[in-house]
Amino acid sequence: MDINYRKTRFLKVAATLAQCPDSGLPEIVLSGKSNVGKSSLVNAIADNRKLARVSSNPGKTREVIYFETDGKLLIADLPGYGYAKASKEVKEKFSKLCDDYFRSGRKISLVLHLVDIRHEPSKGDVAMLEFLNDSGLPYFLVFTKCDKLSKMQVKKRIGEMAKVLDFREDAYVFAVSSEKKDGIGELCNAITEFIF
Ligand SMILES: Nc1nc2c(ncn2[C@@H]2O[C@H](COP(=O)(O)OP(=O)(O)OP(=O)(O)O)[C@@H](O)[C@H]2O)c(=O)[nH]1
Ligand SMILES: [Mg+2]
Repeated sequence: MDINYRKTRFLKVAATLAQCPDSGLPEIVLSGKSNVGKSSLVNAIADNRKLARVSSNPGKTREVIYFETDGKLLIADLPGYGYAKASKEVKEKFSKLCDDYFRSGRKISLVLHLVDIRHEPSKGDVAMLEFLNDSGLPYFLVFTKCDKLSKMQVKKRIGEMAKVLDFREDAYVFAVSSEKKDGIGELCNAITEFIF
């Protein structure tokens, strides 16, 4: 099947699980630490900088934002976790929404778990990988902001990450830059191939 990722449009915002749409379309969920580049990745996939709200202030995405691609896919942009400056109450609300989301029994076709190539994985990242491995949910591990390092450094970092993050040797691993659009085409092709 062919999917035109440029035909990605905003669908709706959900602040609670009850508001999450039940479209019957295969769903891709973007997860990862606040500020890792989830919303930027949606924009890069869609080739539309104005679609998802991006901010250098972490904690921008506070609800689940849904996008629909070419009438064939649903993309869920989850709120990021681990934003240190958020109040305890706000933090608990975010992480509860993330937690509940994955435990709700919603049919999730693929998780894109994002990790910043430059930073040490956080406790949240390690826990998320453990959860993904245990749950049997299919996932791609996507290293973001690769434009900030050389190709050699990116390769080296991925090797180092493998010592901290428990990903299998045969796991799907991608290195992308939403800024420069590096690796985005490959990621989209892999998503299409994986889902259809
Ligand atoms: N250099 C570079 N910067 C990036 C890239 N992707 C995202 N950024 C920057 O990282 C910051 C955070 O990006 P967002 O896409 O808003 O991150 P997010 O994961 O959606 O953050 P929350 O909504 O807070 O969870 C912004 O300043 C982006 O411009 C990239 O590929 N390269
Ligand atoms: Mg965001």
